[in-house]
Amino acid sequence: MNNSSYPINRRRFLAGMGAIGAGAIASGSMLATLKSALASNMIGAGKDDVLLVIDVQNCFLPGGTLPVSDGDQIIPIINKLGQKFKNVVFTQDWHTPGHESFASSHAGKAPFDTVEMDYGTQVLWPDHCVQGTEDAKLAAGLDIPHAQLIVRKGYNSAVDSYSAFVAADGKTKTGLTGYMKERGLQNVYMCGLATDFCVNWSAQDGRKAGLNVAVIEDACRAIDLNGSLQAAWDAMKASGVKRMQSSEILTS
Ligand code: VGL
Ligand code: ZN
Repeated sequence: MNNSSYPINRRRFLAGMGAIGAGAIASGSMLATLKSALASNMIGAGKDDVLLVIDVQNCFLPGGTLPVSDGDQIIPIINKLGQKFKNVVFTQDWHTPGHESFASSHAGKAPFDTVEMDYGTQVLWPDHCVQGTEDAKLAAGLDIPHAQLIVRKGYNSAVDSYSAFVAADGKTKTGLTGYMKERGLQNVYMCGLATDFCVNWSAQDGRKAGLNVAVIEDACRAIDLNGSLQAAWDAMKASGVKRMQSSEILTS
């Protein structure tokens, strides 16, 4: 996938199929060629495609400490997507007890207030995804046994990290850019929680790292704090992130 050329190539490929169907009776070998062309065109099948499943953890599901509305509804979709991809990576929000992003660490502050940190404005959250807790575990309903890596983030008590690539200080790297580059994973399809925070920041940082990034909208759910969801889509669009639906992959 490349944000501009991929859809064009795909359209060209499908147009070619139409011409063959209309003008000729396909021979067995032609059919085999078509089948393999289709397979190589399938999103996820490529060796440079990766599904990045962001923060699908108990804390962000109904009943968790920072529940995202309907967060659980994306799990069956993500499991189906997982079957399409050879390469799958998870992220896991992984905070210290008393993390600076928790409202409980700031006297007089409540969840969803903000504070100014060295690195900018920080939304304060309920205590969530504390290392080693049941709340921080990946959702039990995830069923992608061939997933290859879990990237933990937000483990420095003084710095939050929505992004899978770089912490909120803009300096501390998770190592994911190096992993993607070393494995040649150029086309990153993102899904998970929450659209307007960890998915959004990861998508923008993926673009900054020179990767092709698509966000699968219906395989994400948002927190939507003071218009943050629309702002996130605007910022992702401006940075060249492709917005797509799971059906575009599941039916390809
Ligand atoms: C997230 C808020 C705090 C997320 C993580 O995964 O989107 N949001 N920590
Ligand atoms: Zn967090």
